[in-house]
Amino acid sequence: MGCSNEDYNSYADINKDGWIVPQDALLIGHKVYSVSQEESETWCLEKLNDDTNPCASPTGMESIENQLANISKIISELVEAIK
Ligand SMILES: [Ca+2]
Repeated sequence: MGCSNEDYNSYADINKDGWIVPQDALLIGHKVYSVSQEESETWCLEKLNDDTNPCASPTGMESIENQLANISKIISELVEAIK
């Protein structure tokens, strides 16, 4: 969902691109697998406290093509991390 959806919540929009998509959950998974527990906890707390709202900015949107490219990249890195 994007900024125009009334259920949009910027805290769930991990990469602050104006869209809440599976990519945001993958970012969390990727982080947790790729760094130490302490570092991932720190990172998660930072995300919980980050009140940046990309919907307040007109430049926060990304094209669907960019979204898919980013998702593809993250999945590849996640697969590498858990091998
Ligand atoms: Ca997002």
